[in-house]
Amino acid sequence: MTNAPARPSSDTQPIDAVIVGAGFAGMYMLHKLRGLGFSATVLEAGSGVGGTWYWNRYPGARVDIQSLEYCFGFDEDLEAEWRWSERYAPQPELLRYANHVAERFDLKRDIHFHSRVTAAHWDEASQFWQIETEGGARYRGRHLILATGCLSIPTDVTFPGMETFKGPVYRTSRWPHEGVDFSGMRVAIIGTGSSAIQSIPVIAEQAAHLTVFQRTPNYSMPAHNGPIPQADLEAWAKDPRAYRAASKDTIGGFQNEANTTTLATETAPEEVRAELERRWAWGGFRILGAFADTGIDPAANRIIQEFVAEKIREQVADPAVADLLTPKDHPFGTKRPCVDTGYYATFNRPNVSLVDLRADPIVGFTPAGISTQANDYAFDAVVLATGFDAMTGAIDRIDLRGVGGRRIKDHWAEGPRTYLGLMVAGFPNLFTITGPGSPSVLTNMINSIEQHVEWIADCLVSLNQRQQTSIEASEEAEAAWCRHVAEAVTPTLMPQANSWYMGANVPGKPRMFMPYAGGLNTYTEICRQVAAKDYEGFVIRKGDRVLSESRVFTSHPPMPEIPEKLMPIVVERLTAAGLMPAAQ
Ligand code: N01
Repeated sequence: MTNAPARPSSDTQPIDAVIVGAGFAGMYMLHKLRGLGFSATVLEAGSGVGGTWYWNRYPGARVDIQSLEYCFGFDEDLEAEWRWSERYAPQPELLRYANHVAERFDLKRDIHFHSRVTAAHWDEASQFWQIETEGGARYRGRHLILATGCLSIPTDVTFPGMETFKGPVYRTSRWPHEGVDFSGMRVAIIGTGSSAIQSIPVIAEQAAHLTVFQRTPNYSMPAHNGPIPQADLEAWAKDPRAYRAASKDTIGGFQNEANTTTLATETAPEEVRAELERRWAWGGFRILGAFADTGIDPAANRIIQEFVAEKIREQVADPAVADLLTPKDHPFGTKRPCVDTGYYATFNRPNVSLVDLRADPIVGFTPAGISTQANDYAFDAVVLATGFDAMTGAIDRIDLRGVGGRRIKDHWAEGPRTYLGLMVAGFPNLFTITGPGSPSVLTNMINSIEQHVEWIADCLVSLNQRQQTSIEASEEAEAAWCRHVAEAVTPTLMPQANSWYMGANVPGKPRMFMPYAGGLNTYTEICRQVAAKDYEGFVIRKGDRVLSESRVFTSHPPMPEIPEKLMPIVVERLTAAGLMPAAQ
């Protein structure tokens, strides 16, 4: 371990770990490493902690996993002293929580704000990362830990003539800190993903008129926000450790009553209906886990699609508007579903209108507003809720070079390749928290973050104890992991949607399903086994001397059992993808 000062100022003092990003991942990583005696510095582009909750301040922003589970569990006192005001905390409360954590653990003294990392090069001679920020400050880190977030870089969607528009254009993910007052204004919003679906009902209450420009409708379930359900509160209060452990021991990292055996197609329609109604009434993502076959079998998925379509029709008075709001181009759950408060009912308001961009595309902005092929609209302000360059965007934007000066962008030219979503072959001592190839965005991010941080910390301790200077994923293990990531998702319907999980929302981005769909519980066990086998799949060195070398990845736990009836579909998809030999 080096004896670097806690806060080197723009110098090249060696630091054990340079962490990029002061969201929940970066904050916990810093706390964890400091507690173990490592020197660590966080470089953060923004002026405060909180990551997602620092940047996304749009009206209506709130978490859509219950706050009881979407919070840190690593410190019992922290957990015990914090009380959430609602079932799904709003953004300001989450940001207060992030600041509370930062202050409670005195984190800010090791965080450099306004420090956007632009370059990081692996120096083979010294076995250190050389890191540079936009402001020209330089750092040397034995380890580089990217806690840069999966949804932190907005897509650079622009429209012809946008610069001529006389009013302000806001991006949901770069919302002004002082807020925006839309009172009396004619407002446009472009996009109907989660950010738009949360903000539309709130903006509609304020604006004189809100026009929603929709290209693709999304499925959205009601949050039924309010007080935390008594049963959950009691279960948590009885034994917070057990409650947390139960959350982590799930596919999604939160308690969702996932049913892995009952098939919707083999259940009496009235029972299916009752189950879907029960879950819809509970709210949020609970409906996702209702049956074992809806994520795989198109016929089962259609049952849930029709159920949600009916719910949309119930909420929206105008049948034509309801029809436009009903997704038809992707199976339920294959794009990230949204969780809303009053979204569909908002379209019953006299001051809200919907423009179908499939029928009438945007031609461009004008000084007065937006022109579509058929109409000219006048606006005072425009909101872009057009999404993110997900999972790879923040990493791609760093001039990141590994062994031999190899650029990460070149290594990932055909899609992100990682081992365990944690490390990359040819990039020693580079760790990604919730990186591509890890469960990340398919799960409760905080539980995934805790698992990653703790695994990385254990790894650094192990290296340090043995005076090893570098760890690097082997190419073979990386290839085997990429194959396993593909095996996990291919049986499902998920690759069928043009989702940001697939990189489909960014022109020119390689199409590849980026997160690991095998579940957080399975993934955690895999990572545990890899470490227990003395870091299987990794090459560990002291200087240029190889101390231990493992090139295989054999830690596949048995995949969750798939109901017999679904096996033909699964085999067919795996065979078509070249992941299973064709039957002779
Ligand atoms: O982004 P999105 P988001 N012209 O990519 C449209 C997380 N999140 O910020 O689908 C017109 O989902 C685009 O249309 P289409 C969550 O994981 C979490 O809303 O490409 N429209 C789409 O409708 C979420 O999934 C929370 O046809 C254009 C929209 O913009 C992820 O962040 C809250 C367009 C983008 O939707 C991203 O959500 C918010 C164009 N040129 C977000 N380009 C919570 O935890 C894009 N669109 C609650």
